[in-house]
Amino acid sequence: MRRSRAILTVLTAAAVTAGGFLTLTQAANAATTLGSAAAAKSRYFGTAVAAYKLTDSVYTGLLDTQFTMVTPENEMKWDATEPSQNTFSYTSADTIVARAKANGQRVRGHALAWHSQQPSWVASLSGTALRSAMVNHITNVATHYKGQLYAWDVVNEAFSDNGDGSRRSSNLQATGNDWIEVAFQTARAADPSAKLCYNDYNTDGVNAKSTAVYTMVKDFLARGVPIDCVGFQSHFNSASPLPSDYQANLQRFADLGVEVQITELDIAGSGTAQADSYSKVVAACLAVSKCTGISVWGIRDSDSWRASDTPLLFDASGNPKEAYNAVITAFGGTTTTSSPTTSSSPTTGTGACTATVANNSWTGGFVTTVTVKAGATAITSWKVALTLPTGSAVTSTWSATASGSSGALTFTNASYNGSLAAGASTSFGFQGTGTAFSGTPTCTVS
Ligand code: G2I
Repeated sequence: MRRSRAILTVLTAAAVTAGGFLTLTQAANAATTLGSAAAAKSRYFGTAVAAYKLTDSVYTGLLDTQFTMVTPENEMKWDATEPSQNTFSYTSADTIVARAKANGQRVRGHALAWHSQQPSWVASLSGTALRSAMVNHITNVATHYKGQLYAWDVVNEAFSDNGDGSRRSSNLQATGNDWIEVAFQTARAADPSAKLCYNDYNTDGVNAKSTAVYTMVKDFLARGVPIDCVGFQSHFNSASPLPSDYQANLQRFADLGVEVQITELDIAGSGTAQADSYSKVVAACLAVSKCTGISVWGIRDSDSWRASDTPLLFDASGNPKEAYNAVITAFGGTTTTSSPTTSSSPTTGTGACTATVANNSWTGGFVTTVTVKAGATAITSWKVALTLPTGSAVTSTWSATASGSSGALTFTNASYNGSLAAGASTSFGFQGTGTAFSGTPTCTVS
């Protein structure tokens, strides 16, 4: 593996020299953003998004170019989506979802059941009335977004920090210990295509709290309670630093068979120390094959829920920080900031590409992930053609544009993932109803 990568590097350099015009900057363009660097390693790179900031052009400029996954920061929480009982309000969350879809970004829903940010009417409920209200909430919200989300944080922060592995005491916990599995079963029934995650903080290393979550996930899998993923929030500061057994902890959950995701990453600090911690988080995710992506909890330091800790990848003006470069480098991308050459090199875009598919199917539906790989020459665009089985239809596509929804389809690269260095790859995906395509698609460059 190492040897073939070294050979590819040599080939890239040779192609550049032979072409005469193509610069290294251009050859490496495929991986100059957080999203494209992560995609080259088949991972997503996401951020929390606040609907009220979508009129800020610095914010949206970074959002649209750097990120491939979006988590509404507050807009899908219970207080936002059901402000009075059985009256639902989706305007802000819908804005985020529609915008993400238009930009080829996927969405993580956050969060269906949580002890915090509950609407005030919930406070007067307990017992079966509260349990029914929770079920009704999950059914309505998950149905509203059915087929549109990559994943849901179904239950958030349900374990205590007592060090004894106990559940957090809350009004939801008081309805009975089975509230978590009921939440997952309800979410699956409402939206069978979203991956269903349990999400928590202080579970990033091996400790009593993470072991309690681990035991719950293992039990759910053994008893057939639907759970697909575990989210590790990864809010780090000096009191709660990146643990040395972070990767080992992600791996033990992955070994249970669930996907792991880093869901709310932020690291207090600055300069090289902060950058090093960010690199280690990326390296840990890359070392765990079931770690499918990383989301940071905000774009600029000033967007953070703890802005004074300057914990994010862009400063308050939107300039990339040292930690930003460290993340791109850790993904194997390049952080060159010189602008791409406009020369029309004869080697540009003339290379070949290949495409392969991986499917996640269930009765009546599927998610297909397509990996597009450039041949021995850099490419600047690609098109993937495949024919869906009769009766199947695509319901949503990310990181590419589909020509239609059924039959013979072509998928054209998005603006940010058409350029691939020699041997580099990117991925896009689509979700659909019916049976998945399972052959080898045709990949062409133009
Ligand atoms: O606390 C950090 C995160 C921990 N994990 C779960 C996440 O959902 C949580 O996010 C934060 C948001 O970043 C904050 O923006 O959750 C907070 C609430 O628990 C959010 O703060 C709230 C403020 O407390 C409210 O006063 C405000 O109205 O944001 C609301 C909307 O701006």
